[in-house]
Amino acid sequence: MNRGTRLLTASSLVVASTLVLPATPASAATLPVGARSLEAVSHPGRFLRHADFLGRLDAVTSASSAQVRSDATVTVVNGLASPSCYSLQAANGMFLRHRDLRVRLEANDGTPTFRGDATFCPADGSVTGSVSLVSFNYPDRRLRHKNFELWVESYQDTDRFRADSSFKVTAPWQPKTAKGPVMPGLFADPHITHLDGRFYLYPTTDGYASWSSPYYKAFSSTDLVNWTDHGVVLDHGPDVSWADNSAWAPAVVAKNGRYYLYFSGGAATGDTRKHLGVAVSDSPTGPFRDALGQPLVRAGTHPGQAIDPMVFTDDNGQSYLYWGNGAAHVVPLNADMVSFDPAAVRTITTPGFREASFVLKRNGTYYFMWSENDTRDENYRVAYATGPSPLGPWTARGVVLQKRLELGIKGTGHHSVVQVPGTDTWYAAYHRFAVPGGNGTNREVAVDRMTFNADGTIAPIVPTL
Ligand code: FUB
Repeated sequence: MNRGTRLLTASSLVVASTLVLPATPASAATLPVGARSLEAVSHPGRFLRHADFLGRLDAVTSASSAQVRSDATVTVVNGLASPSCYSLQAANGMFLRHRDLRVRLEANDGTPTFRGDATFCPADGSVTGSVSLVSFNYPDRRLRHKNFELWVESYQDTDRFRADSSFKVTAPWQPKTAKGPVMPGLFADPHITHLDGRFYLYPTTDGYASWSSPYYKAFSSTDLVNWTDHGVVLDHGPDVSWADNSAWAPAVVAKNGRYYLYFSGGAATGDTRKHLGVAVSDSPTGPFRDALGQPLVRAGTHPGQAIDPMVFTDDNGQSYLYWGNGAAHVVPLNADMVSFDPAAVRTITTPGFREASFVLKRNGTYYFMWSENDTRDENYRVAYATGPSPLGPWTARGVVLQKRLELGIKGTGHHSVVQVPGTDTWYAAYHRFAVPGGNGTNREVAVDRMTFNADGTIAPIVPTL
């Protein structure tokens, strides 16, 4: 988002530029997400960093080079292997992981081994306000420094080991600039909406091989800049009997005093097809519960994949369910929001449609929007059509959001749009390859302004860092 388009002033974006800010204490069982530095308890002034792709413990001061300060700054994100643990991502997009017990900086290859080796679970450190990082794959081993190198070693009940495996989480050495995603971490397919006076974002959790994440988180904000993480709101494992993985592209709508979360998922049976389901909650932050105990749209009942749901509610209160990959479908939902007349399903034909339907209405015109190409392709992008009703007919209007290579922005798609209530101000949330170093399964969420031309067409959405 451009500074000029943010709802808050630019000063609200500025995060600590030096270590003079009070250190952010790590609680007993959590780490603060976002840009951080980790200072060794047993060597104050020395920080966890990487050099030549190996984890080290080095002295860092305000006189250190920009490179050293950057290498001593990590983005703490939700764990690649577990949402209750954490992963540490460097500025180049790679993650700190252990291999052969040595801590290294490597690109996420999406394998369960990598994700586990790059995930650390927090435990109390040796002194108040410090944290110890336990290997997800080897719960008896903790990250420690030895001769200023970082290793994972079996826990030893000694003062020396406890101190050498404890870190204080401080403000980042590398000042945060306006660059970066809306939310720290790897997320995709953002569904943005406004509920009960707050903006909400419901994304796919990314960083998983074959997009296999099993859970959804919710985030909320009053300014589209600062987001509160509300944690996991639906987990296919315990919460959905017919789905285990592929928690993709949620969409949330308020109706009947409740909140409905439409989602897609697959079962761990070897059948890779996805079904589309609906969950319900009394709160936008969940917990959501599977409303039907079975899919709302089963794979194979209509052409294309049963994924990427979206619900649009017209001014007369009628809600419509849109979904599809390879073919787009729409059907009026019954008043219960969890059923429809199968005979009323219509297929939408717009040129280039791949997936990620989204519908909005402005000044009496309906806008049907979608993503083109493959999400692993840097040419993944958003196009749209306009029409006189939620069911069309649709007139294609072209591409409105695409890559911006001069900024390293690729794969801009699977968007959603929110209107600031009471205004004609609109924002598009979308994902892109994480900058830098991301790809089609390591994506991040951005938000940029969406404006309309005088004739009602949508002006190109300019992706910004
Ligand atoms: O995130 C998984 C899938 O990738 C989504 O369902 C598609 O829209 C694509 O973004």
